[in-house]
Parts: sequence; structure tokens; C-alpha cells
Amino acid sequence: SPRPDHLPFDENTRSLVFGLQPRAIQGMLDFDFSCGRATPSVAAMIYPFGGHHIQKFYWGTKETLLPVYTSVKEAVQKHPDADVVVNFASSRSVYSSSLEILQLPQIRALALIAEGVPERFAREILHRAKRAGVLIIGPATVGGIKPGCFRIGNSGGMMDNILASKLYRAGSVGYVSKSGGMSNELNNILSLTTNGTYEGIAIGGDRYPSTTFIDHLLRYQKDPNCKMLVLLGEVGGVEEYRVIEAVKQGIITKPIVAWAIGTCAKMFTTEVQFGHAGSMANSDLETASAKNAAMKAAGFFVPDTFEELPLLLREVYGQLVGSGAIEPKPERPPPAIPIDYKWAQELGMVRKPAAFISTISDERGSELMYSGVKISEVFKSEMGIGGVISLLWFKRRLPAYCTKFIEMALMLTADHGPAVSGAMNTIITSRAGKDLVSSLVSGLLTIGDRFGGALDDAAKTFSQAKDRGLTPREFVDEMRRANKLIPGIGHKIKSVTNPDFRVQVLVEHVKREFPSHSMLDYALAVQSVTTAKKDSLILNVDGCLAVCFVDLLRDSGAFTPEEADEYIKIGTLNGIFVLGRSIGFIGHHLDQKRLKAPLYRHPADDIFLGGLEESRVLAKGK
Ligand code: Q5B
Repeated sequence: SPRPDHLPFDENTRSLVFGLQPRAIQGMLDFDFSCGRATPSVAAMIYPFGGHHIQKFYWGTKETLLPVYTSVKEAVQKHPDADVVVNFASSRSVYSSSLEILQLPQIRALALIAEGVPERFAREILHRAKRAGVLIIGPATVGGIKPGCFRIGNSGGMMDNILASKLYRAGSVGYVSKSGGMSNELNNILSLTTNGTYEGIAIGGDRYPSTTFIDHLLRYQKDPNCKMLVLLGEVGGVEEYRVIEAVKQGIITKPIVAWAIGTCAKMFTTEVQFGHAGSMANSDLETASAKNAAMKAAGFFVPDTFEELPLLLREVYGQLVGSGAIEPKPERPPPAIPIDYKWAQELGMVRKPAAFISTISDERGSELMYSGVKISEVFKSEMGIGGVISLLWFKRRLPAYCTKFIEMALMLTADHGPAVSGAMNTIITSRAGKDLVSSLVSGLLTIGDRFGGALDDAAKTFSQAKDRGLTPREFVDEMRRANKLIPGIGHKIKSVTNPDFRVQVLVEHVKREFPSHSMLDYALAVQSVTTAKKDSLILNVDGCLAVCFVDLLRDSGAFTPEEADEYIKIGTLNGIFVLGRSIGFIGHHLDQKRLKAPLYRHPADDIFLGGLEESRVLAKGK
């Protein structure tokens, strides 16, 4: 490595991130950008699952791509400038991934973020790292930050915090703490009382952190740009005493401001285990009060309380400035970092008109809602599929007779044999080897004016005629004069002599259950006129469903007249046939698959090929 051992990070540090951590990486890149780095500090990601791919990040306002490799070995080969790994692997996989990383001499520093790493594994990683000369930070840490140079993962918190604590440029104070949260607090205090953080490391709260206070303070001691040291220790362990020893032996000579957190432990009558795994005193020596007293006795600057720490920092910093050891530099404002849209929205800083409006369902809360009704209530009230349609299509709870009618309509239209045009198309598509959706859609696409899709037009035409006061005969004559077929009238095979039982069932049901059925009565009167002309001109299933639906929309009391007209106009009624017949089309598709039906080719003798000669002559003439 071109850098000396005491300087693991500088403004050219390039790292690899183990694990898919897009938020943390974006945070690192935003930090880099605020520091004015020429290149992002993250070179690539390593993620063993999902294959080699690329992910997109922001670099300032622009976008940049970072590769994702499946092995550390490949990442290291492709990025020879990367010498740091930020390992986000979980406690389960951090051991194996770290051993793999430690076999690659290119890597000089490794941060282990995972919490709950078994102490045996942490110690073995440390043992191997020492042999390989690799600096380890962690486990159970947020990492650390070197202002103006490099940020490990989420260290330093949100970007507004980073900017407020001036971490985009180097100060003169190097600190070591156990906790990531307290590191943030220190960054803040140092920015208010000194010229700021030079480097800060959170060694992690485990009982056996890989590197401890002394390792980092010795690095800071060797670094001429770090002028003042801060040690934020805590109750538990004896690592502070190693620093005391180094000061006593004259190995550490720079001024150290120190505090051990957890002095309140003495107020408890029993042993106290604080938040970190290692923060519990196993002897008097390990108490915060004993450590503070020992550090003070060794010549550290130790306040009487944590609250007095800022004052002391300001005082020691002032002395260093006074003696000329620190020369404060003029401040430069950081470049503006664009704030993520989502975050700005959460803060109420931006607004954007929604591209879509949706008013029927909502899955964002704890429970799915259909038009404001919880899905649990849908089942509790046993509203059935008719009730669900009433919520999702009509955005209201319809009376039971209406939802029952909707269900009846679906059942009646579910299928009408394999010979109808839609089922034929589904069958042919299925036999061509296509999947369920293709076969279904192929059948659905035949639904229209002639087949199954006459409901909306029938509803419109019949209701307009009746509303205009036309007698059934006047209506039929008017349609004939206009050369128009009456939608909802006529059937290919059903007739007066071969009645459609579906229509009969519907008529009987509606006459029995509906509060009024004037539109049905009108349509039946029209049928009397048309069947007098031709046996097959019956009120067909489309027509019957349509007029009954008009009765429902107009007389159920659930819709205003305008709403009733609107539902007819926007094509609601054909939806009933489409939905119902989908059941049959799916059945036909599954049937063909079950039968292993081969590809269908229509017999040529069933197709009259005509007009061919004429077109040949035309082609010649051209
Ligand atoms: N004529 C349904 O035609 C069909 C007339 C008419 C006045 C009419 C035809 C039609 C309107 C659309 C409609 C839904 C194409 C049908 C359905 C679902 C299904 C299907 C299934 C299922 C039948 C013979 C003579 C001619 C015509 C006259 C015919 N329709 N006059 N108004 N509506 N109807 N579609 O039998 O003087 O001899 O020249 O378009 O409601 O799709 O099971 O198959 O569940 O799957 O081929 O039930 O009626 O009759 O065209 O030979 O006409 O009657 O002008 O008079 P056909 P055509 P003329 S239900």
C-alpha cells in the first residue's frame, strides 16, 4: 500500500462494500461528493447471490454505476486500487467472508459492521488480521469517519448531520469511542468547540473489539496532522489502562481529553449491564469512575462530568491554537448535496402532483382495504364475490339482492360450450402450445358487439328508447329504418322454440327479487315484436342481463340517476360477461392441456379459396 500503516484512509481511499447496502453506499458517495473527492470512495460491491450486475447511484446531481461482483477475489482483481472492505455481512456470514477477505494481500483495512458475532470468531478474525497486517474496525460498529477523506458505511449519520458537524473537511482532533451514537455526538461537540474531527473511530461495543483505543490513538500519535486526542471510554473492560500505560511511558505525547461513560453505575445497588455487550464492570478497576480517576492521575484532561467535556475540549484546543500547534484554516462552504426526493417529501420540503389517482383499494396500511372496507370485514360480513365487485366496481356496499344478482350473472355467463367464438379461440390458442394468459386473452379478445359484448349497448339503446317514450314496436321500427341491429336481441342457436334457459332463470329471478323491473318488462315486450318477425330474435343473455342491470342501477336506491347513466356509459356491464366468461375460457384452456390436445389446423376443404385469379390479373396489370 502506498499509505503508511498509521494512515489507513485518505482522500484517495477506494473501498469494496460486502453486502447489498444501497442506502449506506449512497451515504458514502454523498459524503465523498461533499468532501470534493475526485472519485467515489466505493469502487464496487460484493454480493455472492444473484449474479454479476450493476447498480445505479447518485454522484452529486448526476448518476453513476457501480458493479456488483459475486466474489471478493474478482472485485479485488478488477479494482486494484481498492484496499479497504466495509463488510456488512450478517453475524452468520461475517466470519467466512472476513477470512476470505484476509487472504487477499491487497486489502489493508476491514470494517465489520455486524452485531452479535460470536467472540470466538471475532478473536480468530483478529488473530488472522494481525498476521496479515490488516487493520480491523469492529465488529458491532458503525465504523468511523475521516473528514474530507473517507466515511465507513453509515458513520456520521444523515447528510445534514455531516454538514452541520463540518465533516466534509478535516479538523485537528482524532477520537476513539466505543459507540457509533456517541461518535456522532462527539463530531457535533468537536465542531462547536474545536476546528473539528480529524478522524473518528467507533471500535464497537463488544467485549473483544478487534482494535481498541490504543491501536487508533497510536496511529493518531504518529500522524503529524492530528494534533489533539480524545478518548471516549466506558464502563467495562480495561482498554483505557493500556492508553494510560502508553502515556506514562511517553509513547503517547499529544494532549488527550478523556471521559469514561457510565459513572452513574455506582448509583445502582446491583451490577449494571449497559447497552453494549462489553459495558459491564467485572471489577472495581473496570468502573467508569476508577478509569476517570486513573486517566486524570496520568495527566489526561478529564472533566468532572460529561457535561463539562465541551468546555474542557474548548480549553485544550485554545491552548493548542495559542501555542501555534494548530493553525485554524479558513472555512469553505461544502458543495450543496441534493437531498433525496423521498426524504425531502418526508420532511415536507417538496410536493409533486401524483401521476395517478386511485380510489378503490389501499394496501399501504396494516390491512388491505376494498373501498374503505377492511378485508377482514369482507369475510366477516360474508359479502361474497358479489359484495367484492360492489366495492371494487361501484365503490359502495350494494343491497344483498344486488350482490346476489351479480353472482348469478357471473355463474350464468361462466360458459356456453366450446363452440362459441371466444371458447374456440381459447382452445385453438391453447392447442398452439400457448400459456394460460395467452389462451384466455385470445378468447377474451373475441368479446364484442356480436358476441358477449352487447350488454352496454343494449342497456343504452333500450333505456334511451323507453325514456323517450317509444313503444316497443316504434323502437323496433326505428332501429330497422336506421338499418341497425338491436343489441341484446337475437341468437345463433337459441329461439322461441329452443329457449335459452339462462334467460328464463334470470327473468324469473328478477321478477321475484327486484323491487321493480320496468326495463326488463320493456325488453320482453320488444322481444314479442322481434320474435313475431323471426323465431331467433329473442332477448338474448346479453340483452337480458343488460336490462336487468339498468333496473338495478336505477331502482336499488344505491345510485343517483346520473351515476346509473355513468356506469352504463363507461362500459361496466360488459365487464360482467368478461369476468364470468373468463371462468369458462380458463376451464377450456386447462381442459385442452389435460387432454394433451395437439396443434389444430383447420381442414382446407372447409375453407373456400376464392377471388385468387382476379388478384393475379391485377398483379400482372401492375
Ligand atoms: N336480425 C347474435 O345473428 C346475432 C337482429 C336482427 C334486429 C337484431 C345477431 C346480433 C345483436 C348483438 C347481440 C349477443 C349475431 C348475442 C352472445 C353470448 C352467447 C353466444 C352463444 C354465449 C345472431 C338474421 C335476420 C336478419 C337480421 C335479423 C338479427 N339480429 N334484427 N336486431 N339484433 N344480435 N349479441 O343468428 O331480414 O333476414 O335479413 O348481431 O345481441 O353472444 O351462445 O353463441 O353465451 O356465448 O346470425 O349466448 O342476432 O342472424 O345475422 O343471420 O340475421 O335477423 O337482420 O334479417 P344470426 P343473422 P333478414 S348472445
